[in-house]
Amino acid sequence: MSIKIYGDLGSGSLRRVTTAASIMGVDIERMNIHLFKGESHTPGFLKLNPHGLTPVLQDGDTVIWEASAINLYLAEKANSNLLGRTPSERLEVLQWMFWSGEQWRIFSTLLFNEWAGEKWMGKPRTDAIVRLAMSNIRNAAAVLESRLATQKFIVGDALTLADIDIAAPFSQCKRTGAPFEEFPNLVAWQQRLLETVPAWAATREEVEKRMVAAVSGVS
Ligand SMILES: N[C@@H](CCC(=O)N[C@@H](CS)C(=O)NCC(=O)O)C(=O)O
Repeated sequence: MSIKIYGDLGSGSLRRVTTAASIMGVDIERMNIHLFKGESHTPGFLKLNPHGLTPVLQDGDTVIWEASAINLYLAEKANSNLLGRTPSERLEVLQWMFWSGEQWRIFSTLLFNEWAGEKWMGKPRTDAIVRLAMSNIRNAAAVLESRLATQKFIVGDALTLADIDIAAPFSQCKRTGAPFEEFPNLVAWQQRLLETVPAWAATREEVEKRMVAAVSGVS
């Protein structure tokens, strides 16, 4: 039975899963969910994830939502080094993954929602939200910037799930306007991932193609 992954190709959260699955060589069946048509809020989808959010994994009777949890499940299954190569690396990978969810990606998500609200609902961006998000992104990016001055990757000397989680906000930075370009080491790390991780470059193409079509109203 195949592992189904539900999501929209324009989603940076789906990208974390499709990238990791591709690197690990795990076969997945992609189940397309059109987020701009509200397909993650149908009664059928809400049975999979009551939050109406994607991506979602379905592997037989196992259903998992939250991209990081999905990636941990896939990496355990594949016994992958993306989880870290030693017990202490593994804890460090988890530390950065939790940090990424609570202190990092959330602020780019706020900016994305402000952009999308303006684009599709004609709702002007709320200055206070934009200011809050930008200042939190700058504070967190400063920490990443100093770490990446001496490290090629977030943990150890190879790509892990921590890099994938922390790199995700770059997926929508053209839309969010997140101030990443103020942090040269962060930009260089992102460029390194694009150049050395083919799956990260391929999924960027997918996101861009889908977002261009969504914005121009083609799909
Ligand atoms: N923390 C979640 C975030 C999931 C999320 O925000 N997904 C977005 C797409 S990137 C979504 O499905 N949005 C649908 C909606 O808000 O209706 C994860 O990491 O999986």
